[in-house]
Amino acid sequence: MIRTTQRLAPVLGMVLCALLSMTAAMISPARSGAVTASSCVPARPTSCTLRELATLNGIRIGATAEASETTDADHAGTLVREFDSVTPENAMKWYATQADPGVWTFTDADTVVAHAAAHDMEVRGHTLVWAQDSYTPAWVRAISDPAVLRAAVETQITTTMNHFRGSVHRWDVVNEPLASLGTGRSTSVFWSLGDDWIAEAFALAHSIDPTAELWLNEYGSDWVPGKHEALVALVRELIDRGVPIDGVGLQTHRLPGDPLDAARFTAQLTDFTSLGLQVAITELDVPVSPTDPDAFARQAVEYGAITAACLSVRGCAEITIWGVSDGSTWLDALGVFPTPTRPLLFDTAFQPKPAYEAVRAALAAPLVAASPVVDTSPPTSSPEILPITGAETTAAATVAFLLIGLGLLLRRSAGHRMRPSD
Ligand code: 9MR
Repeated sequence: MIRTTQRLAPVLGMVLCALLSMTAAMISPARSGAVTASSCVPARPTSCTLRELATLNGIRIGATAEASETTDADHAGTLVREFDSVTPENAMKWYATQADPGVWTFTDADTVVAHAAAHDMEVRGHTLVWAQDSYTPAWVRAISDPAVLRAAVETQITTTMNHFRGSVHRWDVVNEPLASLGTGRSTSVFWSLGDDWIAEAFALAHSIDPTAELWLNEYGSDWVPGKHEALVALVRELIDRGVPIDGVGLQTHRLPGDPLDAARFTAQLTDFTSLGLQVAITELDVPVSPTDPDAFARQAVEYGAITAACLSVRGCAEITIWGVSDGSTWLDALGVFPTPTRPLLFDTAFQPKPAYEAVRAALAAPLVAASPVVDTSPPTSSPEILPITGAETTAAATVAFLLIGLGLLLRRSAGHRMRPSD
């Protein structure tokens, strides 16, 4: 079902878009005499936001937010205009929500979630358990009794999911269980719980909110030979054991000067959808050299190729960018790459970069290819609208209404879990 709906999504999206434009033209501008400037015509990508195009493709496009960024007019404005999903960059992490045992702090995460709800955005819950010791609170790392540690994990998952029940429908249950630059396990304290701790975490999360999508999130599988295979093996084992996993998030933090092998990346995405799961690009950023005069052009190619790769794989449900503007990227504070790393879609003044245009063009491409509609209007023209009858208005409104409903249904089912058991 999901494969069919995803395949149809661009076609339906295009029809929906055409009907919406037509309806907008027929109903309200009939009075004003011009099509509103907000009409998205994929054949003319500059008329569309990323958010509009992603919706028409049946995927989500996301970015991060900290609580403080929801009151920053530039960040918040760009976020809600261009993206329909938000990942709280840090506010839901264990060290942020329960830095000390039994002391819970959800204020910042609540702020991000409320901002998303106010702007009809989805939230990617990130993350319930992060299997890297450096991001695990000291009091958790200090627990030596496995029974006590297991109880602490259960409390963290249960309390966090219950707190956000109804407003967060998608969780990175486990983040980064594999070794940073290798193919084995991470050195996390959580592996001391035994081989089953990931399966147990997913089973618990499913029991708390059976309607939530449950994801495993990992990084570096696009960098390190063998890490992708190790991730596939881990996921396959979870599936074979009936673990309720819905998707695999590939963080896709790209490295400067490491051009994407698009065919290999696409095959990697497909490896997970072939297992019956969804896949998503969950933390995309593409740092560039501060001294490369062609940096932004190269970066645009990378962003375009990654976007196209996701769109080419049925079951690739989301592309989330790890930040909005180059002014607030985590990479500049990392101390690893020469700064400024400028890895995002908007510059420090929140102006769209060539990478933004590349993502927009890549999102528009399948819609245009799927559409029999050819838009020939010049970019700035305001076509005259002929007077229409009341019956025509009603008919157009009815058809548009039905298609909107159909489009929403398709989008919902395209985002539906792909558990093998379903
Ligand atoms: O971008 C995040 C940065 O602000 C934090 O300091 C850091 C530690 O919490 O985490 C960064 O986000 C990470 C994400 O949660 C998991 N994948 C790797 C990301 C970059 O480290």
